[in-house]
Amino acid sequence: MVEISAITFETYAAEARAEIEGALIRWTEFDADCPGKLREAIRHSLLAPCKRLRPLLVLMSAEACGYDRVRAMPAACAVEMIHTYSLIHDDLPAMDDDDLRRGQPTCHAQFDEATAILAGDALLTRAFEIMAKEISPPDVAARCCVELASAAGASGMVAGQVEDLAGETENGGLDALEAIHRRKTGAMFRVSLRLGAIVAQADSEQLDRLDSYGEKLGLAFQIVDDLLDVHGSETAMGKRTGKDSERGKLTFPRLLGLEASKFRARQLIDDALAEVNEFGPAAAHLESLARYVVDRNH
Ligand code: GRG
Repeated sequence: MVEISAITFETYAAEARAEIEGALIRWTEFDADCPGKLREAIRHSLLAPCKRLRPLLVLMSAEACGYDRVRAMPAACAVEMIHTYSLIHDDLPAMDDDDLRRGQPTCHAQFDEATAILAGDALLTRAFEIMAKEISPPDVAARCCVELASAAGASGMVAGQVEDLAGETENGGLDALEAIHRRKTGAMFRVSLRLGAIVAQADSEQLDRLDSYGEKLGLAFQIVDDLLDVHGSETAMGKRTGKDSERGKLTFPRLLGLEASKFRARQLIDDALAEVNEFGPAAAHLESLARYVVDRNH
């Protein structure tokens, strides 16, 4: 395993985030037919300060397969658009009813509910438009569209959200909880890694390894997210904390306890690291990102 220093990784991540945000600005210019308020609502949520984990994963996956990260940017931005749409909709009164996200008022709190729903809808459709237009060759673009639709759709992230909403009143066990998060959070992590590998035209063994890294990382991320909801700072997180226990929600700390949850997250990260070991130095950023995910405070 090739370790790089935390400073080297932070410098890389800051540069890559700036590139991602530049592309997100460019791809949300829209034409003159887009109403000003809608464009403003989309950008309010999409360009707010945040970690950009999923687009970073797309770029790092492409790089691990020896590809130039700039060429993976359409897929990276598409994933971030879908993720942001899911956050906007998740924050609505009909779902989690939150007023704070990414350190600022949620989309419906800043604008209104109808505008927030429509901003989410527009981000969802823009994601596929960008991939279809900007990825080449066309068969790779089509494959990326199918992969992202399936990860985000009725058997992926949306299914996980349905189960999670139902789970607030149910008493499932660890397997049930992991199954929900494999779809709700894990599917978007996995597809980020897959898209990077697909645009890089990686072989099936590379694709499987990156997929498996994404699955383990996604679950570890969710465990840490649950832990931060218990003891994280609202200012650092940029969203309300303590809401899971307020609602009696099924979470990893509630099922396993704090220490066993931390242990499980670290175990998953070790397993994720083992998956990308074979890539050598090309996967150094994926390794640093996995460590960052468990050590983060936001
Ligand atoms: C509404 C279809 C639909 C799906 C919603 C992603 C999701 C499904 C809900 C978000 C609610 C939530 C808190 C999920 C737990 C994990 C998660 C996805 C956290 C937010 O992701 P971060 O921490 O956020 O990567 P930033 O803002 O940094 O991008």
